[in-house]
Amino acid sequence: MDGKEESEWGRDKKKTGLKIEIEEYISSRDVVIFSKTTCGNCTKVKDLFDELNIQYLAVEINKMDNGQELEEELYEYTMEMALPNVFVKDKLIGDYTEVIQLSKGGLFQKLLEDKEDKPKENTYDYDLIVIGGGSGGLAASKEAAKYGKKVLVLDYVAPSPLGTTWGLGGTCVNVGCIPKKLMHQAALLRQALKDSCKYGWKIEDNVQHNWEAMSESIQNYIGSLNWNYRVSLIENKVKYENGFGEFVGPHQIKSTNSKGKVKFFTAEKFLIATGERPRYLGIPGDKEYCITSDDLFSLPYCPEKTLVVGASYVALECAGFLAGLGLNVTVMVRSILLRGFDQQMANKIGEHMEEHGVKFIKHFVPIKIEQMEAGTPGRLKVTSQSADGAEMIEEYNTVLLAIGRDACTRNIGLDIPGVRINEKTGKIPVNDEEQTNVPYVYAIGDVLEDKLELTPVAIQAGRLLARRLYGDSTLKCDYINVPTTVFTPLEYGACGLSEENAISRYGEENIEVYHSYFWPLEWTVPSRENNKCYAKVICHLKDNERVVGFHVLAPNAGEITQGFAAAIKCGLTKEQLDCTIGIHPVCAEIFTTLSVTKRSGGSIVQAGC
Ligand code: FAD
Ligand code: NA7
Repeated sequence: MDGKEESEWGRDKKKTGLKIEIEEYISSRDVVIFSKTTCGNCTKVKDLFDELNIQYLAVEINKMDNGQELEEELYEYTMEMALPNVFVKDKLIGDYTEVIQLSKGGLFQKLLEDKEDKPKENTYDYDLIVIGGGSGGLAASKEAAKYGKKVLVLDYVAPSPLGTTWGLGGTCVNVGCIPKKLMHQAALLRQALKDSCKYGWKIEDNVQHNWEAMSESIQNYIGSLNWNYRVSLIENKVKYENGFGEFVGPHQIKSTNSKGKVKFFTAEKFLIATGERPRYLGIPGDKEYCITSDDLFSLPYCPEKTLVVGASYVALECAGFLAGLGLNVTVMVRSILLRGFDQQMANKIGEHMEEHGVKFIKHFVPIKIEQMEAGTPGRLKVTSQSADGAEMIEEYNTVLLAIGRDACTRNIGLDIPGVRINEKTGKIPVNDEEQTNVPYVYAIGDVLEDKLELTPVAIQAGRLLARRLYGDSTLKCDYINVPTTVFTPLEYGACGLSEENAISRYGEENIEVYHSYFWPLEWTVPSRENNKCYAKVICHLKDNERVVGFHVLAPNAGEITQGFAAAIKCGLTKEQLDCTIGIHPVCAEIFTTLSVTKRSGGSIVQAGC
């Protein structure tokens, strides 16, 4: 990029920013006046609204740091030469002259009272309205707009009970995958610092971690992603409303913004992509004193001694990186680790975490949380109970609940178009084209019943849906053999069936499990433990030893698993794995040399590299 290109790029970016700023002002109130405190006509218009007792937002351009640039952009936006520029319900009324005209005969009141909630016959405002601007909703809306469709996406984040809120992009970018993986990285760096001494680095004895610095850098990066999402909606000509969407008519939704401003929109088709939010225990003190993953990543102080409640992947990943950062961490497990995942792998993760300082309290659940001392962090007293009634009282600085997530489907008026949900779980059942029981309402992502709750799944389903709806594609989202990784911080990558599921589907006699421990070369010099990393493939004997399950516990298991997932999608067999030449010396080469079957009971312990 030469200097000229760079400055044009910078200017475009700035202009987009100004346009976003203008649109945000316009949509924030019913009446918005772009004005200058020094402009006579502006004062007269504001006086008029005061007399009419109509509330308005005055954006005083001459008082703003970027006032001159904003005025130039406003001119391009409205093509009005003079201030004030008055907007009523998002519509440009004009300047002083037009406002005076309209005020005669009470036209303003009429405009403001105008019920936009009467859908116009046979026409809709949009081809598609997407409720939820997360991974799935944003992907679907941009794809639909590429086909020239008129698309509106609504995104609204209800603050957590502790008041945490965030920007556009949904769970993954703000309070899920992205900050989680970055904190995982922070934890890995501590291990790398320890290892580095054996590689000759001289590290000061008391290397310190600063939570605030980590959190701030991560939040800054997330802020840039929020911004990029906003810009990409503009670039793709998708209309965005920062409002809470709910059905008020079969083809009509109401959008309410954080200031209570209400707007109504109609569409031919709807897409529900509202995701999930963390569940609470429903015990005394949980909402007052506990945090969830919604709060953790932007916590402005170090959580210190932490109790993590829950044992699925969100719980273990958070416990893993908190312990990796050097904090005192306990996980309270109601039953088993990582329900739904391969249990041999789950238990290996548990053992590894325990060896790396995480404490596990098994078969207990909290029954009461009390505050002993307020602070950042404060001190909390946690009373827990076991299945047989035994009680335990312990003190922590922070209690992190990771006990599951509830679909955001119960308060969005789904009964109005008649969309059926699973009453128990709140999840939406759909057919293999992501269509609900109401033909013009679709759903994708975490709200779906019996589907994987993963970002790439939501994105793929959203994109393919838009292509089927508006292009000539017939391709459906394939929910089978989706790879995933648990970052605990030793990573666990998986694709396909767990051993338990393979046995129950094909019968134990019809599967062959090949496995081995291995020692990453990088771990040898710093004398890190051997026989902790583990590889296993599950093959279906009656189908040419096709690989039906792939499991690996290793550094960078996510990177390893992604490639093998492509091979599994192509129908990978054990013979093809054996014929594949490995890359030496990397962890993944173990999959090209697996020779010991579980059935044989042969030793898989490694003595060296
Ligand atoms: P979301 O991304 O949740 O988006 C839904 C959006 O809709 C939200 O912004 C919500 O505020 C908004 N909304 C809700 N109701 C309304 C309404 N009525 N009106 C307007 N807007 C509304 N997945 C991975 O693939 N890899 C990972 O490593 C990973 N890590 C995770 C870690 C954590 C801690 C968590 C919690 C999740 C993680 N996930 C991960 C899962 C991933 O984040 C989700 O699967 C993904 O975000 C789902 O996308 P979605 O579009 O269905 O919903
Ligand atoms: P999951 O996968 O629903 O798991 C919830 C975990 O919390 C699981 O270990 C549960 O134990 C445990 N749990 C549930 N209720 C309680 C109570 N009341 N007390 C103690 N422990 C409890 O939730 P996650 O948050 O990990 O992840 C949800 C999705 O979010 C996931 O699919 C990702 O896509 C993102 P159980 O096994 O039921 O005994």
